[in-house]
Amino acid sequence: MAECDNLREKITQYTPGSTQKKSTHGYQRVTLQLFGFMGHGKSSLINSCVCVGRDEDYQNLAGAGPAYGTVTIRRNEYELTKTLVIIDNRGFSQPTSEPILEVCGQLSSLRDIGEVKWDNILLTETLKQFPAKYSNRPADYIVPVLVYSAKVELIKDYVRFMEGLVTHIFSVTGIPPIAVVTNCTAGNKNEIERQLGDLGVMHRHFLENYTENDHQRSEERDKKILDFLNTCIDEAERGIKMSQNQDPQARFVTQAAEQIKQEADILREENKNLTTDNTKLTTESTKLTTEHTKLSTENTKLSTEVTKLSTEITKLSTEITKLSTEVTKLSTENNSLREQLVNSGKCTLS
Ligand SMILES: Nc1nc2c(ncn2[C@@H]2O[C@H](COP(=O)(O)OP(=O)(O)OP(=O)(O)O)[C@@H](O)[C@H]2O)c(=O)[nH]1
Ligand SMILES: [Mg+2]
Repeated sequence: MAECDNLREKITQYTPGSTQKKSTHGYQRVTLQLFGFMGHGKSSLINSCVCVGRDEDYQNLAGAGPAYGTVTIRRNEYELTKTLVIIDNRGFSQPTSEPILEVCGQLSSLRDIGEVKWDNILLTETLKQFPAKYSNRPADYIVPVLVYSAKVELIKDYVRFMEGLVTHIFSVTGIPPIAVVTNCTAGNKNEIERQLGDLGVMHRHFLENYTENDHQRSEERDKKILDFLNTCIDEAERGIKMSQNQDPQARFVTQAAEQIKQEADILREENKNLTTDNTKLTTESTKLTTEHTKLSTENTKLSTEVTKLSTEITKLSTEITKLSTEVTKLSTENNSLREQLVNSGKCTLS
């Protein structure tokens, strides 16, 4: 118990930069920014950190869902202490580049607390936030925290996505994300541990969250949560130390410039692809128009031929009618002549 108490004490007493000699860093809070796929246990991790960090009864403060699926769609802050804050997030649904850059925007203080959207590159939002945050930057040192459930196998597509995620986060914040693997008693723990290590994720915490159905506190589980929070504090201190010769305002500008560059690069690439598609479609369209003109000329020719033929047919059919009337007439005349001959006895019927 003493070990948990000591760890908790370190958390409750913590203020940013408290381990540094210099106190000119300008950060007033450390915020742990969670992110990860939907249903992997982000909100449950917040509930666990709040009850263990404050040593209170479990409550579903962050609105953890009853089962897997999208529940949280907003970023909300939860105070562990006045100087240590944890922020929930919307879960990723697709392993694409949009959510990666959105997370980087959040980590660069270029997004407000509130509703999160993943489906577009929000360069206009970044450009809107930049001047506002430049003159009124939140004095937060942000630590990226990746939440992954051991229940879900890290398949190829996810690994590629995670590579992009970790690389971008590193280039924006200067630190790799801290991983929390939830549901650690399910799935292939060793394989996920190896894969995260290969991705350059140095800190990997495997734990079982406290949940609605399972919140009987135990020292062992408490300690894992407290260890994770202490790693976050240590990483924040390491990051603050690394950036101590850099003015936080200058760091914000560097991060914002990197964010704007990355978002603009993707939009430029999308634009290039659209232009290529557009050129292809125009070529196809020209081809189709030429084909159409050809077919339409052929069609006019054929239609003239058909009209000619049909006039011929009408003529022929009139001729045939005439001829058949003649034939009928001749056959009637023939019959009457034969009758006359028979009647006159000049001829007998054969
Ligand atoms: N057994 C077990 N269940 C967990 C754990 N973490 C979360 N769960 C369960 O998984 C489900 C989803 O958990 P949430 O915390 O809502 O997941 P989330 O990442 O916040 O989900 P979104 O808000 O939809 O992105 C809930 O039913 C939790 O009870 C864990 O470590 N172990
Ligand atoms: Mg949630």
